[in-house]
Amino acid sequence: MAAMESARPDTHPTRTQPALLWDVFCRVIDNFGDIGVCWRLCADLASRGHTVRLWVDDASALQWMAPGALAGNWPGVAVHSWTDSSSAPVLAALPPADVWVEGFGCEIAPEFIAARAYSTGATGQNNIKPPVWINLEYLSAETYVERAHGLPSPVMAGPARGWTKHFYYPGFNQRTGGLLREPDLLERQHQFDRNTWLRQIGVAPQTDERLVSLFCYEPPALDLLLTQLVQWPDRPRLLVTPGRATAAVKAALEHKNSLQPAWNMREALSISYLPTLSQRDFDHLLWACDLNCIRGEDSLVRALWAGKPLLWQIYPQSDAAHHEKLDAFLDMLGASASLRRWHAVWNGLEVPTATDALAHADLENWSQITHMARSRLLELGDLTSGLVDFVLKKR
Ligand code: TRH
Repeated sequence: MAAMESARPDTHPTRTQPALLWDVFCRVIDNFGDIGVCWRLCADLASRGHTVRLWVDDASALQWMAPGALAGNWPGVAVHSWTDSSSAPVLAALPPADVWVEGFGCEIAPEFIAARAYSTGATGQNNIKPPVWINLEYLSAETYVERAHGLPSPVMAGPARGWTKHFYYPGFNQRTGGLLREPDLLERQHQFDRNTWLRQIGVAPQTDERLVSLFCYEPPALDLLLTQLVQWPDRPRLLVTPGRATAAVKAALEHKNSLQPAWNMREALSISYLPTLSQRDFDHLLWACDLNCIRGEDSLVRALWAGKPLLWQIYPQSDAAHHEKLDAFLDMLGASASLRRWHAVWNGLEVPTATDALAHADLENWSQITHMARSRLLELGDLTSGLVDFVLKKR
């Protein structure tokens, strides 16, 4: 990658701040975003010298996202089952944490709260200091985030009555909690050797090939993307992530082949189906590609850090609230007309037409846009540093 850029320096507990004990709570709704973000936060805190207990109701994705974590081989992070967070013997032996982080409004088990609230100190007196209690929210570029970020939410009932939770919103400017960005991210990018890494995942690097990563749900315009890719002058290769993206591509190919068997006859488009990658390797995938199709939230942030052209499939909400969220993101990004149009079509908000091309000129334009947004975002403090500062002020 290019010469090392600078980003705002990150704090480290061993230098300037105390190391804290954190309980992070995560309930997996669907897909991988909840555990993906919670895990990244846990790993980032641990790398800065903090100790973290992650309480999660479905840890299965960690097997591939963070190899070794479930076996207890991740320094500074212990993964606990959600059911243990209401188990009396477990709670009786648990040293009290300095911070509780509720991921995305998942509710901490009442038994866990009660165990802390009714515990007694070494003197036998109930003078327990409450933890700093954070509700970590979803990422959005909408303006309500700036208003809600950091707001207190008093606990009105139950054993923790009188304690206060605080909302912590990730975001894209300094009036929000910022984005997760590990202190060594730029250095890792700088050291990254694309060809070596591609060989490691079984893709032979070719100088005349353009790589496109695909991590998506079922984009309505997948057929359009495939049609456009076969028309690229240099040979495109689609690197498809497992699960929904692979299923969507296979269904689209079946459909295309049945309607127009010659559409990829000259094999202008190559397709590689990938295995699940660790979060670190998922970053590498995005750094290696010339266009990144990503989805949800965490992979969007990682695609921004990759600084390559991106096409985002937003997580759909039943009340269509994601339309405004997508617009706000494109505004933040400074998206051009072609980037906006492709996002509208990719997310099914507008119907594709025969004139929806995806030319190299578009990719160059998208590349500049992501690059500039990345530079602006690197000027902000990262989420973990901001969260630690916030917690220390509230203690
Ligand atoms: O999986 P997602 O669609 O998650 C979604 C969204 O976050 C959505 O907003 C949320 O409400 C919903 O979950 C419940 O996309 P996201 O957020 O990008 O998370 C994917 C995670 O999986 C991310 O941390 C990257 C990781 N990942 C890997 O580590 N390896 C892989 O091979 C792949 C494909 C993903």
